[in-house]
Order: sequence, then C-alpha cells, then structure tokens
Amino acid sequence: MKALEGVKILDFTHVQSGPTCTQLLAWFGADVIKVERPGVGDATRKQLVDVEGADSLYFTMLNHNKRSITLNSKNETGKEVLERLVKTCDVMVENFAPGALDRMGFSWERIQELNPRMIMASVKGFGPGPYEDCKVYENVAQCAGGSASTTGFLDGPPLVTGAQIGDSGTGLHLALGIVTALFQREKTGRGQKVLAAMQDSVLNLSRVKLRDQQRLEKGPLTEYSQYGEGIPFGEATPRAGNDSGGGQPGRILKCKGWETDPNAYTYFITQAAVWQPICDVIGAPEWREDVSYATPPARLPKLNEIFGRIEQWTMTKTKFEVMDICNPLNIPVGPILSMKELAEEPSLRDTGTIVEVDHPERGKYLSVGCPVKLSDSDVEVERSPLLGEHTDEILSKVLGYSAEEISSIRESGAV
Ligand code: CAO
Repeated sequence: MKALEGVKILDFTHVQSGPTCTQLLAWFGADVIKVERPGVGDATRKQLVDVEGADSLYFTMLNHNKRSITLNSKNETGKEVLERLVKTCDVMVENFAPGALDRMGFSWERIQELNPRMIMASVKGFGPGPYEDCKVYENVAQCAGGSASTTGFLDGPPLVTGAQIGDSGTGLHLALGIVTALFQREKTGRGQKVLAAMQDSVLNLSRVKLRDQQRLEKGPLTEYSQYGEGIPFGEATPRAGNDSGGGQPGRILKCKGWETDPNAYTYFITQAAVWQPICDVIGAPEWREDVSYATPPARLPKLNEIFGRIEQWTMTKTKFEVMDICNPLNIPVGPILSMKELAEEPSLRDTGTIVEVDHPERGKYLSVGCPVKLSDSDVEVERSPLLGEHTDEILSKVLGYSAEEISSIRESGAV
C-alpha cells in the first residue's frame, strides 16, 4: 500500500510550481488526474523541445505518475464534466493566474457547494495585498522573496539561483499544506482552501537573511567576509558571495584543475570543533595554539587570509581528494558537483534519486526521482502521460459515464 492510496487529485496545474507538487503526491500514491486544454495541453509540453514531435523534458520531468484528460473548461459540457470531477476528487490543485478559476465559474464558494470535503490548493505569485493580481514566474519570485537581493557578490548585481526555489520550492510548500489539510479533514470532515504564495515560500527559504537583517541593527555581521575586509555595512542584509549562512565560516575554494574545469572547486567549512586538524592538514600547525587564530572570534577578521592559506592547499588536490582527506578528520567539505557528475553518480541511481525512464515518443531519459524516501511507501517512477491519454478511461471508470455519454461529450468538443 502507498501512503496516499485512495486520494484523488484533480490536477489543474501547469508549468512548474503546481506540477511539481502534484508529482510528489502521485509518487506517494495519490491518483493524480491532470486536466489539460484539448489540443494544447500544459504549455511546457512544447517548450524547450529537444526531440521534435515529442513531449519536452520540461514536461516529462514534472509530470510522472499522472493520468491526463483533456477538457475544455469553458465549454458548457466541459463544465459539467469538471463539476463531476470536483464532486469525485478529494483535492483540487491549481496555479492559474489570479482570477482565472473564478472566470471559469469555479470560485471557492461554488466548489464548496459541489463538494464540501474538497481541499482546494493554489499557488499564486503573491498573497493578499498590493500585488495579488500579478502573474509570477520563477525568477520574479526569487527577486520578490528576498533571495536575489542576498545572492551574489557584494560588488555585483543581485543574482537568481539555479535551484528553482520559486516554483519547485512553492510546490513543496503546497504539498505539505495539502497533506496537512487532508489530515485535518479526517477529524472535521470539511475541506479547506490552501494557499502557497511564491513570494512567501521564497522568503521562508531565505529566513536566515531576515535573521541577519535584524542582527544588522545591532552591529556588523562579523561572519560576513566584508567585516574582515573593513567594508562598512549598509541598511539591508548584503550579498555575501559564498560565505556560509551559519555560524561556521565557509568558502568555495579552488582545487587542482580549476584553470580548465569550471567545477574544480570545493566548499570548505572551518568548523570550530576541527580547527586543529584543519591547521595540520593545510600545513599551518603554528595556527593551532596561536591566540590570534585559535578561537573563532579571533579568526573572523582574518577570513581572507585563512581561506587564502587553505586554498593554497586545496589547489594541490582534486575536489574528490579534498573530500577523501578531510572526511576522516571530520572536517566538513563538499565537492562542487556538475550536473554531468550527478547524472553519472551510481549512489544516486541506487537510491532512485536519479532514475532512467522510458517514453514512447522520446525513448529513454533521466529524471530526478522522489527526493523524500518513505520506508513503507515505495515509489516507482512512471513516465508522464501523453496529452489526453486517459480521457476515455477517466470519463468511464472514474466519472461513470456510459459509452453513449462519452460519444456525446466528444461531439460537444468538450474533450
Ligand atoms: N480549458 C479552457 N481554458 C483553460 C483551460 C482549460 N482546460 N486551462 C486553462 N485555461 C485558460 C484559463 O482559464 C485562462 O483563461 P482566462 O485568461 O480567460 O481566465 C487562460 O487559460 C490562461 O491561464 P493563465 O492565465 O493561468 O496562463 P498564462 O499562460 O497566461 O500565465 C502564469 C501563466 C504561470 C504566469 C500564471 O498562470 C500564474 O501567474 N500562475 C500563478 C503563479 C504560478 O504558478 N507561477 C509559476 C509558473 S512556473 O514558473
């Protein structure tokens, strides 16, 4: 048995934020029915195409383990089918632009009339407030949620990150909201509305930077490199390059081969508890007991000098040698792994975090499998559905329409 077996999800999501949420729920065993516009489908099916005529990797990697029904929700018969889906499902997930669902005739009030147990979960760019009507994509959320202003180097512009914290990050937040609402429904019998705003989710992930904003009011942020460099702080949490966001200073340092390999780097943390082994390993035993280096506060103004010295050592080793030498000494380090290295990493294949999936239109491709492992709910990653692949199956087996009714639904142009 899978954890969410028996839960039916009306998946009215598109692009990345919503699909990433419903894909997780599908991996945990929910029956996810993706509703798509006839003839068009989720816009990502045809975005960033690498195999002509086939669904793109953008789509296939975000829509595993789902079934697809095409349905025109603006057609009268289509609305009737959608009503039946609302009555049958436990959860409806959507990430349309603000107001789109109301314009379709499916306001929260209407949904409650149709099914009081329904959990209606939405991703929006912003929560209630001045920007609630705005459309939002990933990078807008990274900028509006505090990530971009705190990412990058002090002397450069704000930066967005490669990790899709606005879209996939919000999808994760929404998935937690949905299972929490399902848990509450067990006791109350009632559904509820669940909202995950992308700005809120990014801000939640940038929590430590709001921590620093408040610390800044009390004085300089001594663990930021700019403190040791004598650069004054402004009014807002600054960009901190690759400084560690926690209490143990860290940096990205060059390793052997950095001149030609853009990823020949390691992250190196000068954790206080292992200062002495660090001094030994980098060939600076004189720093072990020297009072001007031996304590964390004494080191903070000298981070550039200390990391410069450590880098002299890391540049003589590959990033994997640094790992092999430091790990037995409990020194926290981590290689900068490229996507190529991750794709080829056997241990990630073994755990199902990287999976190979077969697809009828495109053949074999790699995907990221379920990143959360449950010991009593196995995940088998299945390919994404073709557009409308399960329309008849859902109309008959889930919604109970007869063969004649299905023909007339088809004739109406609703599916
Ligand atoms: N049948 C009929 N019409 C359908 C339909 C269906 N099955 N599915 C969608 N539509 C219609 C919608 O009702 C809407 O019509 P109206 O504009 O008349 O109300 C229209 O398609 C377009 O929907 P949309 O506005 O959501 O899509 P968009 O491409 O214009 O905007 C996006 C995309 C992502 C910017 C917007 O949906 C949004 O802001 N969503 C919330 C935030 C979010 O999730 N962003 C992350 C996206 S990934 O980076």
